[in-house]
Amino acid sequence: MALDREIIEKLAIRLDAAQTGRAPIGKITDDHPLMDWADAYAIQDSLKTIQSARGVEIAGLKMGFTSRAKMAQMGVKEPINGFITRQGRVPQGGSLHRAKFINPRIEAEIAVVTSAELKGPGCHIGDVFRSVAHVFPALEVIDSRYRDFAFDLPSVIADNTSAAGWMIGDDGASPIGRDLKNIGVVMRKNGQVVATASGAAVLGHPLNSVAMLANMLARRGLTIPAGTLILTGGITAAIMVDTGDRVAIDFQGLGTIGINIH
Ligand code: OOG
Ligand code: MG
Repeated sequence: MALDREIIEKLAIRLDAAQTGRAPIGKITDDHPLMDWADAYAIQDSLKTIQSARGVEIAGLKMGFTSRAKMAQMGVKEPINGFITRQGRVPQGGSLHRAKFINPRIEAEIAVVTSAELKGPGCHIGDVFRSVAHVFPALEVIDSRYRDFAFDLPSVIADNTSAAGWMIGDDGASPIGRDLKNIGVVMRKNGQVVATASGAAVLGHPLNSVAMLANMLARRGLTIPAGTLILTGGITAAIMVDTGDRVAIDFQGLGTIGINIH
């Protein structure tokens, strides 16, 4: 680690203020170029502590940058992880209030809920198949607290991987007997197709993302408890949205979810 505790907490406070005040900041590596991944996750943890103290509840975990489309869009090369909150939940059929965000974007994702603990290192997709009870069609709302989404990996990890909101479909499906890598995904904005992909876009198979999450958490001495909701990462590039837009996403065999921006 390159940063001391006091600086880590100060940076978490700065990111939290940027989020609550919808006032974007410059990326933190501009001021702290030596900051490493351990510092970045420590800032994210500190942000979680600050938000929890305010009554924000943790709803689950997320992976980011698990598809080539997302990595290419943001110019990064490695997956990252963060947390999602109860307050960020948009119920199926619900809408998003544009004014609550700086620069919202929507991502099509596949979500899972685990039924047994998952532990790395060495967690493999076979372990995940045995430990995932349900898969859900999902979307994530991301919103960088950095001006114009201009960040690098340590900065975006510190900013809880741009997490800002999420929706899952009301009906989950068992992953057993379902070819998740060949699930076709079609994303529409205002009726026009804006992106298409299949489940394999996420690390070859969306459940590989869950195995990778368990292995990443193991490096920090953490596991994925039973009953955890996990967003496996954007399947396509994220779509910019504004007031009046509607985004609908079809997940072959899993259903359709949609969100209105007002
Ligand atoms: C970071 C969030 C990445 C995903 O699904 O790839 C992410 C960002 O793009 O701002 O959530
Ligand atoms: Mg995402």
